[in-house]
Amino acid sequence: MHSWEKEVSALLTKVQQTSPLVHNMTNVVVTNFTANGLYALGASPVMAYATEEVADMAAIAGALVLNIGTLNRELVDAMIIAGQSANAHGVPVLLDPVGAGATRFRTESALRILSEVKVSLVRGNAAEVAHLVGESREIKGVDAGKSEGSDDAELAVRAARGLGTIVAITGEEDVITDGTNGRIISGGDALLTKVTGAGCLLTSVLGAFAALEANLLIAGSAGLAFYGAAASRAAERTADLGPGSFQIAFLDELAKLHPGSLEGYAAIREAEAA
Ligand code: ATP
Ligand code: TZP
Ligand code: MG
Ligand code: MG
Repeated sequence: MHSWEKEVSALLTKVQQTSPLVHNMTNVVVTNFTANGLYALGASPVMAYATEEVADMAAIAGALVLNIGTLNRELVDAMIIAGQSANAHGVPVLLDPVGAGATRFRTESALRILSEVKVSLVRGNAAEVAHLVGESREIKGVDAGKSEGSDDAELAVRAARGLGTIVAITGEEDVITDGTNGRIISGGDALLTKVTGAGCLLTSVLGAFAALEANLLIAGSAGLAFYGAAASRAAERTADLGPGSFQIAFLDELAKLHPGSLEGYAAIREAEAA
């Protein structure tokens, strides 16, 4: 076992044993799936949106996840109140910039959150992340378009440096970087692209790991790798059945994760130096 495998496995056990509270301000499409996915992993989800309570909830959470999938002005205002409370209480804030680049409001709202809240980790598809740093890539609603020939690892480095956060870009392979050191995570299955909320739940899962490990490169690598392993295992069992069966099997596999689950199903390697 590599040393990082021990590191991430220990973190999975910690998540399962301590059930960190993850405060999600997420979109209406994925709320139920996100809560069930966090329960399956062993974490405790809560969704809270009212301006009257978000500061209090964020203050007692292990992590705050801001997801702009079905945003409106009032919600973005509430996210900023929650984010600033999290910042004041040392709670890590994660941002899923769903659909950034698809509309100006989404791009501007994500950038507003990034300027008014200290965000620790951004997780998105390559197109969303590109638009946050003023680069153009095809985006179709909330889905990344094809971007042949472009290098997601290099984009992640530019974004991490430009935004001053850890950046995770997901797709067939995932990359996570602080702008200097990075890791590539393989695993997962294309069936994840047929289940709405697969990316959104992932950001919340990264929140559960970030609640327990201050080094978000380690926390993020652990979350990405175990998530990919659960998906690979679920796909192995249900590929001939389709996305409905896969979605249920995936929740079951998240619940069955153990420190040895990566073996043969997901891998982490160092990214080439930037
Ligand atoms: P998009 O809307 O573009 O699908 P997203 O926000 O849903 O973006 P994804 O990039 O799809 O997020 O990532 C969600 C999960 O799906 C990650 O664990 C990622 O590794 C996995 N994934 C996405 N595409 C593939 C693929 N072709 N093969 C394996 N895993 C994939
Ligand atoms: N529309 C607005 S938010 C949303 C859709 C379909 C869910 C996006 O989820 P994910 O995880 O990015 O696929
Ligand atoms: Mg997706
Ligand atoms: Mg997404």
